[in-house]
Amino acid sequence: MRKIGLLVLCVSVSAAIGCGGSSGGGYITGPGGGNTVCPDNTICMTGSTFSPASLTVAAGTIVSFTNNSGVLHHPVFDAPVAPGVTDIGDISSGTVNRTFSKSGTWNFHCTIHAGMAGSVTVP
Ligand SMILES: [Cu+2]
Repeated sequence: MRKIGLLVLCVSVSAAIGCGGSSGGGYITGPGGGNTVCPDNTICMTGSTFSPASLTVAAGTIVSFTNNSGVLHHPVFDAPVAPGVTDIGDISSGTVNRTFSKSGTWNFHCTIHAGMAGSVTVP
């Protein structure tokens, strides 16, 4: 029952913030300038934003932080930090994974770009 509730919540949150039913991701600008979809359970970095800026995942989910923007970012988590989740730090390209096991809304921001912030919520 609890799983079904979470699924319903995730789908409705997805619809509200546009993270997409089948994708779960936001839209990012691809190398050719066209929009591509950020994969499931992934926060993609654009030039100066996280997309999606907020992501809701079930406890124990591995969340990928992907930077294909060509711009250096430095995401760090704000206190209180989710147990076992360490800062991403400098990421010029590629993907870093973090596992979110505890319920809460876990905020993070990029130390390089003012206003570049996001969160992962575990219901
Ligand atoms: Cu940044």
